[in-house]
Amino acid sequence: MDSLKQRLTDFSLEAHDLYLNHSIPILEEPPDPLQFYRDWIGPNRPCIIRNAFNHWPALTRWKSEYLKEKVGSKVISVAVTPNGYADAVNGDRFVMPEERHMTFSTVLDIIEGKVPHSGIFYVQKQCSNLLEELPELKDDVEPHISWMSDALGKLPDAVNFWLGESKAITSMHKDHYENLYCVISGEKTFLLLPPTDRPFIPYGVYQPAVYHERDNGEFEVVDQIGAEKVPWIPLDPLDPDLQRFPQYSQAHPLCCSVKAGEMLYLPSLWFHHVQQTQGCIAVNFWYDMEYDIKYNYFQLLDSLSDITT
Ligand SMILES: O=C(O)CCC(=O)C(=O)O
Repeated sequence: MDSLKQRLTDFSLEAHDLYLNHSIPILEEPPDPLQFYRDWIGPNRPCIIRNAFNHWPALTRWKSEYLKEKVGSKVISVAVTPNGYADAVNGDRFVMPEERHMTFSTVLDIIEGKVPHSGIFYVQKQCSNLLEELPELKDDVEPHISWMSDALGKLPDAVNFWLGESKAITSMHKDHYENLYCVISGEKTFLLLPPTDRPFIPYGVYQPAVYHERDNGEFEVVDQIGAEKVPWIPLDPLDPDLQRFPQYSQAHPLCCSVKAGEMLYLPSLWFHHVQQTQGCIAVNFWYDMEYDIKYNYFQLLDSLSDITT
């Protein structure tokens, strides 16, 4: 077991030396599908792409007045937490947000600080909420990113809409999607770790629970009785506890900021932690490639790391 652990560590360090960049490269224009597959999707390397969606009306239209007129009365789902962390480890629990349904106008007023509120609000429902909850906005963007759909030979499985407060943080996790993340207004900061860093990233299994705001405005944590335990990362990469997780000191996080008009290619199984400026709006495209050979290769690495930690 020790020699397997050592091989995984060496493999990760070699990956950094041999093929990973020390910062996230920037492409100044949208790529050709084949070239993108060869240079970025195949090697599973992230990059930022500029000038990829300059023609989307959303870039100029999505201000509060327009959004209120177009979708102000629509009821949408919003995640509410006391501390900005939805889906994150809190003590010995994996705590999910309180999911509320309210009109888009009310959410905007809260996020713009026009009405007093307790808790941190984040529109972050990841079930193609742009198409499902706000279809009136879909013509302001495109239904897919054509060069990515050509490169992968399929259409996206979800198109998500994100709108949040600056305190709303997405805790470190990984997904099995190829992700094109487009910032419409404001700025997002991504902290990224490659799948080969998996041996240095701690996991635990946690009792699932949800936040619930009491009448006095305080939040309680309510266990989801009978729900299966959730594997999640207890480490905060902004303030890693190296006494508890010394192996993390060997990880190589990369940080990048994605500004309005820019798109991040976030390859499948890269660990990511996300912060944003107040009122930041983004749309992302998830392409599910769970049965792809690349995915299975990194998944194997994941399983090996699991049994050695
Ligand atoms: O924008 C965020 O807060 C999280 C994005 C994310 O986790 C994703 O697109 O997979």
